Amino acid sequence: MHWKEKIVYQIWPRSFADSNGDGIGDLRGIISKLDYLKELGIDLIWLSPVYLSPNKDYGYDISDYYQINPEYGSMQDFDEFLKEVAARGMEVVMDLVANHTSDQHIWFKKALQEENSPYRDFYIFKKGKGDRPPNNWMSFFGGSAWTYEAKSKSYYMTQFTPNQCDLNWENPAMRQEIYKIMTFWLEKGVAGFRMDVINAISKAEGFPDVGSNPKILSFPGELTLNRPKTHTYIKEMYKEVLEPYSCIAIGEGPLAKQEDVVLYTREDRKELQMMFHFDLHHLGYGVLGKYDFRKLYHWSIKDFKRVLFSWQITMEREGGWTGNYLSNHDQNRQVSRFGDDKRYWLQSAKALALLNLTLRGTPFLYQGEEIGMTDCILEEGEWQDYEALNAYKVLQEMMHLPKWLARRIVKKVTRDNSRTTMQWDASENGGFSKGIPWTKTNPNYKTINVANQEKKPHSILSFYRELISFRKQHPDLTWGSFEPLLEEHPQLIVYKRKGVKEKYLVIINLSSKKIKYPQELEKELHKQFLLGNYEITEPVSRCKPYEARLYKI
Ligand code: TEU
Ligand code: CA
Repeated sequence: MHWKEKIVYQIWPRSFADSNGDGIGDLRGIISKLDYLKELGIDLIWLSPVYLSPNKDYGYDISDYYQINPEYGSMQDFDEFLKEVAARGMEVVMDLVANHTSDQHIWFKKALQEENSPYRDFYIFKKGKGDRPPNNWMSFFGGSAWTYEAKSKSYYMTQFTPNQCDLNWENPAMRQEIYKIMTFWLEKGVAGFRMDVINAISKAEGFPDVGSNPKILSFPGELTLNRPKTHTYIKEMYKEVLEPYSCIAIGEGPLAKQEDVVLYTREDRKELQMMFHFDLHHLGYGVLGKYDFRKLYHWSIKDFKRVLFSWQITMEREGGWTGNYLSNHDQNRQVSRFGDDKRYWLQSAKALALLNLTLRGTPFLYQGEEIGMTDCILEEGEWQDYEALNAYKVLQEMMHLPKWLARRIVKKVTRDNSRTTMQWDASENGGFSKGIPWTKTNPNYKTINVANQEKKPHSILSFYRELISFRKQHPDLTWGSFEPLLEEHPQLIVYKRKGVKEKYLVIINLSSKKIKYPQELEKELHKQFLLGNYEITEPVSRCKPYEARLYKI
């Protein structure tokens, strides 16, 4: 099977399955669920970080790339996990977090100890300007992108939490260390990597201020993202590691534009094989993505369609390739974000499934979406994610919002909401753990859970199984061309997929409105109906809330 045809499932280990009752998901827990994943039709598991980490950013701050976080198990458990995955004909990609390490990493500790240490140059240390940091760059999570070190009176770059220290990709010795790490895991038998913020590894030479006022913190944007040298480094990585190991390389990076993704993923460029984009998730997020939360995600179907269609069309025309996802551990649950998790939970979860599994690109699922898990809205005091806690401060202190508004915003956007524990059954804690879970379990686990949906032919889970198996039997859905229809329609998302053998039509009502299908579709509605989220009854031309249909035409 070609890697582009694979169905990928993201496991965020902390919340997936706890085998020993300490309240934290772990590798043995994952092993116990592999049959479930196999039955779902998964080919590739993307495992969010399981390396040693002080967990300031839940594993995305790595203190040792060669060790498994004991909370998740041992290296033996990991090897067994790989073996069990392989035994079921699946594969694993690890998360490669190579833009930064934890400040607890031995390289960083040595860099702090000794100004002359060669490890100093593994990171980005700079002198400040007077009593200000070296420049006005803002970090992704708000506040300055620089952290002060009193001993040497200098700053080091931290683009995410202040405990995640940006690596200096200019340093060839550092790059070799990253390739060594990659090789270590590839030798163990992992199939490749999901590369965390890989588009941020190169920073503008000279580290210039952004904008005209050096006193105002601003997001550096193109000064740290998708730079020409990012491609140079990835090409080197390709030669050194990716190519010799025929590695699956999935790029992640905020604010990668269509033209960037084409450059990262077009095959002849010899860089990555696919990339995620954030444009759907940034709808209603404010311009810069992160720091104008005040729009509270307000989005319209037309905007959604514009973004979706334009990515599909450009990737096809320019030879780029995306990993398609509607949620992950950084974003809200899709049925809450783009569907209606109250009145039309079942229908809208299925509609979004049908969407993601009929697009051009490689589909990614995030644990729990296959049963329609919803955002679990956590209250102040329950938030654990650094981004949320920091945003709460930044919104009040820097943006001068009143507390109630800051609270309302964080409550809606915090990543904690999609990191609650997996809902396996109706027993305590949703069957996730026999102990006290490290975070909340959504109280709706009593009805929304795997066991409840396993044997029901009309459940969301069954629909996912059907869709996945259909997609895998019909590679035209992966490779075929994308043709948008009814672009101006306010509720419907309609497109054709045309492959060498087969042609398909997808019609999705992304609203709770009942509508009559436009005349252009009348003829098509009598073609061969394949899959949908309602029983089709006469008259076929009436469309129900969140109705989604797949036809062969
Ligand atoms: O995410 C990169 C990223 O862009 C996020 O900061 C994203 O914008 C934000 O989470 C949306 O709320 C990756 C990881 O997926 C994320 O979990 C890490 O926190 C981040 O990198 C730093 O490693
Ligand atoms: Ca555990």
